[in-house]
Amino acid sequence: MLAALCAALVSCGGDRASVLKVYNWSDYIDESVLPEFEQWYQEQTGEEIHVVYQTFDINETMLSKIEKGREDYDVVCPSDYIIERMLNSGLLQPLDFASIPDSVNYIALNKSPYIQGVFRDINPSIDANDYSVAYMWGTTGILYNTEEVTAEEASTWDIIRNPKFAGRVLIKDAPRDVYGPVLIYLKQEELKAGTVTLQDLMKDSSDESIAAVEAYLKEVKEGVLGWEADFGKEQMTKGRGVVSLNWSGDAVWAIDEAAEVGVSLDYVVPEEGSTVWFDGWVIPKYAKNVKAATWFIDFMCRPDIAIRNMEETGYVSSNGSLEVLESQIDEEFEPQDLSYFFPGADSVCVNPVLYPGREVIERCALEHDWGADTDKLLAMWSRVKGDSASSWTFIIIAVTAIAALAAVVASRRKVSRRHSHVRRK
Ligand code: SPD
Repeated sequence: MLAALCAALVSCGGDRASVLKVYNWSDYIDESVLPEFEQWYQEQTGEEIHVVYQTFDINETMLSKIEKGREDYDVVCPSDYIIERMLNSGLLQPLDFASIPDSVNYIALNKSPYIQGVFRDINPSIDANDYSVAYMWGTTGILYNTEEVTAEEASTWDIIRNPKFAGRVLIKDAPRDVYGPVLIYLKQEELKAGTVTLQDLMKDSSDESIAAVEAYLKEVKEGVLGWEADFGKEQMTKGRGVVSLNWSGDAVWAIDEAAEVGVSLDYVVPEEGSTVWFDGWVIPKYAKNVKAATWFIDFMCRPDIAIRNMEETGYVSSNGSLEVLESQIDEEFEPQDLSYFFPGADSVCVNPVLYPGREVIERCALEHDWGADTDKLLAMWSRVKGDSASSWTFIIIAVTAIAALAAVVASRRKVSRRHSHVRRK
């Protein structure tokens, strides 16, 4: 309601300086932190702010709104390869936290050296750390129902086309996040032989590789229950799906929810390798409230806020503070070495789906922007998904046409019976 009022206020030329437009993934925040930000911002700056919060399901929708639509979002949350693309197209403003007092500069206070390093790798020519602050991160893997699927079956990407699970497989409707793992699977012999690296594959937009992934996905499609942006995790908790190519955060959420209703799920990053991804806050070129956007990004890095967002969504904050680590300690899990993320934490009991061990991270790679070749991927994606849509569309049209024809024939018969009845009289 408030968001609608604010949107109306802005569109009528109201005071844009008191509105902050945030565009984030759906199911990716504890929304109760938003009014708290409004209050905190007023305490810190003495100024009023109203957050207008909107969500998207996939990176490409968000990018198109900014790239083509030039929408004036103040702060958005793209993934790594989209940050790279936005940097290359001059769509981002450099971040400047100098005006935020040290005592509340949560970005400086809670930086993870690991995340800083990864963000430097996002774009070889521009340091993404100057334009973005990591929000959540995770891996892409297989979420599976342990009563129907063995750990061995789930340890390979081949599971998504295993006929045993036909009709019960869910695939993320996110072309890059599916392309990467499938290509890794298809090139496993070359990877083992060392003739290609995971990083090479993340940049491979050749026609040959796209065609190979397309052929594979057309096989997979036969057994797909749904191409989903967000509903997959619920389908898994209800036992409708048994295999889901998914992100680790959705997996954590689903595993917890499913346990409440007696459904047992687990998550694994297949042996062949996968992608590790990072979503980060950025301020786009067309933003109108850079000041509030800057404070908002800072607020999201406050440890207690980061913890609440993690608990609500299942995803892992990029915040490397001791407070966040302590909030995740759970003796139910085996100790593992997380010193790559939390310096000094070489034996901590933390959920390995949330924080994967070093050996998992080592078999994962960061996706990279393909520039103009992205169109080739999107075209392939709609061919894969579109084929099934068109066969279903054909069936629906055919059934409707037959039903309409039958109705016409039946009504003609009725009319002619009436006429012959009248003539007989
Ligand atoms: N429901 C929000 C999910 C956001 C996950 N981002 C993953 C991006 C992978 N490229």
